[in-house]
Amino acid sequence: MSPRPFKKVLIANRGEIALRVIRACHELGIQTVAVYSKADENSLHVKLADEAVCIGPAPSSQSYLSIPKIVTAADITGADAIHPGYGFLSENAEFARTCEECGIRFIGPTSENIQAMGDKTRARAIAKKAGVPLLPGTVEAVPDLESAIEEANTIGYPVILKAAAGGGGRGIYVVRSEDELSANYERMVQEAKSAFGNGAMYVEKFLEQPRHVEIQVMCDNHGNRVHLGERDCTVQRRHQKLIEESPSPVVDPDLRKKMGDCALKLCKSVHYRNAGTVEFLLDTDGSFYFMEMNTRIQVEHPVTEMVTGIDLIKEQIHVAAGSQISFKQSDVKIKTHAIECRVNAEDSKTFAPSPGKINGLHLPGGFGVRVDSFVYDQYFVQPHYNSMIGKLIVHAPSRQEAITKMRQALDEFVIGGIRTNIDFHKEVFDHPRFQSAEYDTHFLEEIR
Ligand code: MV4
Repeated sequence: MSPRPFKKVLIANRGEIALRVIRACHELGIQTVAVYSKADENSLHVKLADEAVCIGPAPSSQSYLSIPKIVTAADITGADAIHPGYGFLSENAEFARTCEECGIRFIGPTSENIQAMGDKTRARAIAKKAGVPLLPGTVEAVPDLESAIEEANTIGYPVILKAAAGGGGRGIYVVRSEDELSANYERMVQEAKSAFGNGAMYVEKFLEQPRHVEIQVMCDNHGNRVHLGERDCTVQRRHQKLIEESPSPVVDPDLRKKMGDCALKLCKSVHYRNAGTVEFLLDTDGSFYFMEMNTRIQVEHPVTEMVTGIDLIKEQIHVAAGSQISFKQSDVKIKTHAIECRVNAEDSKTFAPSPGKINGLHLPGGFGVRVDSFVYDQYFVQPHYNSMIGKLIVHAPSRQEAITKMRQALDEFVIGGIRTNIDFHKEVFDHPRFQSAEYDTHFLEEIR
């Protein structure tokens, strides 16, 4: 690996991920440029970066989502690369392409990779061709209600309709009978049209009790591809992940190898580059099925970092600069356990957002405790962006010890002035079903 892959990197993001990337850059001797909206003037990413450029008012549509503003900021500061973080423009193929056309390296996959995986029917077709297991269903979008009914009859109810342009739990509808399908089809198509500008829907067999297990991959420009094991993200509420862990308590080395091999076959077939995540549904009998591929670094990447000892952001930067991956598949040994809680500024009971001024802050600490956050005492949590204010990650020799450590860390965590979901996390960690790992994606609805 070259000692300094880039001279200057612009971070096209805010919050904890902006700090995470700035820190990695500084450790590599790379200068950093922050971009910020008017609402983020007092944010830590602005203070921690070497330079900062204001790119517009609070609404993300006029700041963090503006391709011309961000590319202009990179141009005037002389940045030679952009890290997009997650969310915002991270999976925008046009942004990746514009960066490359302007001579700015996009630290992530190619725009072709992003485009291929962003269309969920195309991703499904690619996975099928690559020999990655899929749930029974259509590869093409269904053209109308009649064909949707025909397909659903072939697959057998229950089925799930998914918007081709959706993803991450947006634009999905579980359908349990032909009557239900007929009654709701037009509305589903209209909703997909207005949400994504594309009404195309495909049909899949609906798994009743799956776990969400995803494989982290890293690929370079030299044909090297490695997977870094799995993350179990089954604890979700309304498709918002709340707790993630690695390894999955239900994945053994044999299944890990099978899922990892499938994820890498998919990457090979599209000449994938940089970091990515292949999401699978894992059924109760150990069968797994491709769901989608996320072409970005994810919120939950730290649990993988803790159990593998690999800094994924530094690896992304090196690979984007043309270096080979710094480790081999045989170097990835998963023997310990890491768990992450997403700490949100929201009510523990109602999950309603709770922006406002933090008054009194104490972060937990100690051996094996990591806090990736951007807040400080008296910081004003903005209503304009998502409510995640930090991530609490623990690392221990076993799952049981990680749970004990997390419970202690949650007890130490004090955030005054606003409501947070810390008490909610304590409830989950105290739950016998969480402790025994006997749950599926419906766990939170079942216990609250
Ligand atoms: C599914 C599924 C079961 N069967 N697909 C949710 C997020 C998005 N990536 C796709 N998701 C799912 N797709 C099939 N064929 C279950 C989910 C799912 C889910 C579905 C309904 C209610 C809550 C859920 C939580 C996680 C995953």
